[in-house]
Parts: sequence; structure tokens; C-alpha cells
Amino acid sequence: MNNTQTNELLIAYGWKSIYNLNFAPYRETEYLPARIIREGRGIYRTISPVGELLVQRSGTFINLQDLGIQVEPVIGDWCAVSLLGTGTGRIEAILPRQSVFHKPLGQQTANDAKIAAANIDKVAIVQDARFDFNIRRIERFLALCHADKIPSMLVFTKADLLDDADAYRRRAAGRFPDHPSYFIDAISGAGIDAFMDSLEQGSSLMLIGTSGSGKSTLINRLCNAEIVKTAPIREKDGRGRHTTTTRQMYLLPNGALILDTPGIRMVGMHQNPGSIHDSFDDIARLAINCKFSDCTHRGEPGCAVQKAVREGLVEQDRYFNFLRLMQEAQSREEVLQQSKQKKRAIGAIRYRLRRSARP
Ligand SMILES: Nc1nc2c(ncn2[C@@H]2O[C@H](COP(=O)(O)OP(=O)(O)OP(=O)(O)O)[C@@H](O)[C@H]2O)c(=O)[nH]1
Ligand SMILES: [Mg+2]
Repeated sequence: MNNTQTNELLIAYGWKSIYNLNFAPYRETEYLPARIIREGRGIYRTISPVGELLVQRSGTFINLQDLGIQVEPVIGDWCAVSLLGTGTGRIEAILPRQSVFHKPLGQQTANDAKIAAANIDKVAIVQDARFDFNIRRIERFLALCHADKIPSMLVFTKADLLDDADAYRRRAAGRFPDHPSYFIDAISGAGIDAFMDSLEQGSSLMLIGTSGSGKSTLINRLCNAEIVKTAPIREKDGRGRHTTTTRQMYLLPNGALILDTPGIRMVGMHQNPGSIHDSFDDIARLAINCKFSDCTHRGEPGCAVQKAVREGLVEQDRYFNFLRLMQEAQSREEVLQQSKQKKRAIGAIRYRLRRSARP
């Protein structure tokens, strides 16, 4: 494929000039660039210059994956595909990714990819403002976005069910002054225009949130059509029913791309304590003035963070959540260290056994 063939369809699905460079090694081949817009049991739905293609991994690709040279394809990936028959093809390579969003710990399973999506420009953290307004969970999601260096915004749904929406707005703006937040009634469409206007043509926005928060309903409202299945939350506990089970990308009428995702059950931290520190930048700024450079902000003398909490400059709840996330990240780091040491020790035993078995 040459540059003139970088057609409108690819551009509509987020092709950027950088991908011309990424695709350069395949330019002289018969391969076509294609973007994964839906994953499911080893079959990927993609958009290519010749339209929609259902693709699977080629044998060579699987071999390269076994050698650790190719990665597991995920939604949002740009691939080099070979055409097989009408509407079908094979993934031959994954183009270098511009961004990745890692699944939170708790969502990652041993055999599964640790990455939820690739080439994402923005993440919208979707939360049910009426039944599940949970500031601490938002902080967890923000820490994940921050670790992956993906800009994020907050979307509060079910604004129509709030008695005093302004109080919630103030609470969100107070706690997250650096993040745009949108309060939306996805049933009537109130608040949808401001949100839609924030989405750029050709940019990819991923929705994340718990089940029942209204991610799919939001997409239907943005498209003004019932294109995604939705279901009411359970009456007994107000939880969602995990209606969406696969990740899928949709092209909105304004030209932006939006990814619907299954509801996240647990938002466990997968990053190191350093990146948690970075995502609480107000606390990180204060920490510079702590007496000790390795201050844990848990009671050391001369702690500038605790002083700010006492003076009401940092919300107590935010401070406690920061400590909790740090502790989670530290425990995870210790577990990783221990398992590394264990692997090294097992490796050394195997090596000694091999040597002693030599004639
Ligand atoms: N009143 C009101 N109800 C809403 C709004 N947004 C979503 N809902 C309702 O919330 C319920 C759950 O919505 P879904 O869109 O299925 O939620 P989801 O986040 O996609 O859930 P999963 O697919 O399970 O992850 C549905 O009954 C929606 O009609 C809103 O803004 N106002
Ligand atoms: Mg859904």
C-alpha cells in the first residue's frame, strides 16, 4: 500500500501520520493496514482500506508471539494484514503502539493480555452519580490513567436522578480541579452536547467504569440510536448486570471514536509507588517540603503533607486514599520482588543440577 492509498476510511478510524512511518516496513508487501475495532475469541473485526475484515493471527505471527517478538493483539491496535478471501484476512504484525491502557489488577488473569486497549487518546471514567458516586474509586482510575500517561476526564451519568446536581458538581470540581467533568442525563440527552464537543474527530476515547454506570447508554445517546445493548441495574443492590462482555469501538456522528468496555469489578493498583505519588500531584508538591526526603507521611516529624491535612488544605479522605493506594502499590512491589528472587533461586538450583548431572 502506498501513501495515496491511506484512504478516508483509515483516517476516519484514527490513522495518523506517525502510522505511515510505523507501516513503512510493510509498504512493499501485499499487506494492508487495519485497525482492530472488536475482539472476540481469536477473531478480530478490523477496518482496512478495503472495508471491514474479519481477521485471525497468521501462523508466522503466532510463532513470533511464542518467541516474544509479537504482542497479543488488542482493540485499537493497528495491524499489517494479508487478505485471505472476501472480507477475511490474517494478522501478520502489530504496528508500534502510541499508547496502551493496562487492565487494573484484579481484571488481569494469568492467561489473558494485561493490556486492555492500544492507541487510545483519552479515557473517560464513567460513574453513576446517583447510586455510586465514589470519589475514591475515581482516584484509583485516575492513578491507572496517569501510570499509562493517558489524559482522562470524568463523566457522571444519571444526573437526572440527582436532587441537588450542583452539590455533586462542586464536590467533583473541588476534588478533581484538573480534570474536566461532565454531568449527563443520557436518557433525555441533557449535558450530552458539551461532552460531544470535547471529543475530536479521529481521536479514540475509551470508556471505563463499573457495570451499570451507563457506558453503553451513553454511546447510544451520542449516536442517537440503540446500537449497543443495555440493561437496568439490579434492584436488590443497585449493581450492574455485566451486560457488555466485549470491547468494541464505535464511530460517532461527530467523527470521534469511542470504545465501550465491560464493567470493571475491582480497580487494583498495578503501578509502582512512584507513579501513585505522581498522580496525586498536590501531595507530591507538598512532600518536597517534608523534613525527610523518604517521608512516608504517616507520622514523621516535619511532614508537610500531614500539616496540610491538619490545616484543611488537603481533604482528609484524599490523604487516606493516597496512603491506601501507596500501601497497595508497595505490597505489590514486594510480592514482585519476592517472586523475582524465587525465580532466580529456582534458576540457580536448576543450573547446579544440570552441572552436577554432567559426566
Ligand atoms: N435515569 C438514567 N438512567 C441511566 C442513565 N444512564 C444509564 N442509565 C441506565 O442505567 C442502566 C445501566 O446502563 P448500561 O448502559 O447498560 O450500563 P453499562 O455501564 O454499559 O453496564 P455494563 O455493560 O454492565 O458494564 C440502564 O438501565 C440505563 O437505562 C442516565 O443518565 N439516567
Ligand atoms: Mg455496557
